[in-house]
Amino acid sequence: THKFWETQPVGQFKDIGDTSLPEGPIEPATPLSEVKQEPYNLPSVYEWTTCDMASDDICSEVYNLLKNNYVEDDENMFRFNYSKEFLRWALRPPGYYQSWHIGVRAKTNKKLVAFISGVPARIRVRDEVVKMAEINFLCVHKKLRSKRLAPVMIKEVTRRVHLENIWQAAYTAGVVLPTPITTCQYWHRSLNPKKLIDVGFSRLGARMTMSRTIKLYKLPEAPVTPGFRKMELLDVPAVTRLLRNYLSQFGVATDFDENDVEHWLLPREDVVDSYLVESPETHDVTDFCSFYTLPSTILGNPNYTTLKAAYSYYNVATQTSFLQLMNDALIVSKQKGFDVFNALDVMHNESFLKELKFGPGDGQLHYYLYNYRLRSALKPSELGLVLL
Ligand code: NHW
Ligand code: EN5
Repeated sequence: THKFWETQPVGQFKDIGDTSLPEGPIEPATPLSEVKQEPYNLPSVYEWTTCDMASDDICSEVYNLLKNNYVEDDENMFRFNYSKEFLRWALRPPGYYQSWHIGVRAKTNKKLVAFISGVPARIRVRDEVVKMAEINFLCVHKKLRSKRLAPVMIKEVTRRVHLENIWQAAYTAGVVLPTPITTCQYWHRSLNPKKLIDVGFSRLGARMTMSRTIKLYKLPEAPVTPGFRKMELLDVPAVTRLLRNYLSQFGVATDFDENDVEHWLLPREDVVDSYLVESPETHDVTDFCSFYTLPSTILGNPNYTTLKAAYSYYNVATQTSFLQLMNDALIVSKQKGFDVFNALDVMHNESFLKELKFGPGDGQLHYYLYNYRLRSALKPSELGLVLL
């Protein structure tokens, strides 16, 4: 039933619950001289291309492929529309490899018809920090689906990751594959309920009127926590300490150093927003919250074209309550014009979701590791990793 995934070094469904299997790599690393030196074969009408995301033209080609062919919800009402600036940010972190930005073109007209990417990351699993690739943006043009192109692309990105002497990967998907390390629930907090209802993203609750609904989701004009402000470059060391300390409690978590924090968390307009609480007395950074910008195209609505969504990223509360911190995040995201604030039930997010009027969505997100077995699945609250 999974002709491709059955051949790969991933946890298999038949092994679930088998505690005799050891935790760690499923296959050993091999000498680089034993890694296949030539790309995998594509059907003869296609060719591989390495995408230089620094080039405006190539970045636009990737952007347009994803804009028209990437992930949709189960009723095909919305499609992710990652911006060009977002894609550049996501694909060019510290130590990135251009060779991991892989396109497929039609030989006849050179049109970009498929894409897959990886970026390097250090991910801690229990006590071990493992160098991994984070794989994302796998996309095959709608007209070329179900031709088994995806397995060839996955094998090719694997080969190019191996060439850098990296043997593990992390990825997420909305579909079930062999086998999730955890399954997370999407939660949504309405900021602009009228628009969300008009476009079919949410429904008017039973015995609710539009004006009662608008009142229900109303937020204060400005954040309420004293010392709440935007993160700046100078804050990188303090934010790194706060985040490293927080993430150390999760079974699987990203291992951020200062360079990573500068790249992934320093605010970039319309890409990522980060706020912190600086104690008015001690000037210590005590709390932190962040979210990234990922709009979705609204498919076939006469009145609206885009849904502006903020996605919860990394949050740490030590002095402020999680509730108040994330309420301030909702307030600033509302001021910035987002229609909805989305979050997964990872880390300590459960502690604020219900009280801040998030509701469960119809989507789930499954997390996976490649070539690394966990003895048992995690709870979402044991996961300290957010992929874009
Ligand atoms: S998840 C988003 C994936 N993209 C989309 O959903 C966009 C819309 N859909 C498409 O473009 C975030 C196509 O439907 C895609 C599949 C391209 C998804 N992950 O070519 P075939 C990511 O980007 C398996 C993994 O005929 P298709 C994460 C499927 O189970 N596998 O299908 C990416 C089947 O295998 P099976 C997926 O519909 C992680 C085979 O593909 C998958 O034309 C990648 C069918 O292929 C998915 N999302 O194209 C893995 N969807 O065994 C990285 C389907 O069941 C692994 N499949 O027969 C690590 C690599 C690095 C290792 C380094 C050491
Ligand atoms: C990860 N890097 O299904 C890439 N989104 O719930 C792969 N539903 O937006 C990830 N169907 O529930 C792929 N509204 C997985 C996600 C794919 C996209 C997806 C879901 C997540 C989503 C919305 C819209 C549903 C439209 C019809 C949804 C309900 C909101 C409501 C607000 C008020 C309180 C109750 C909930």
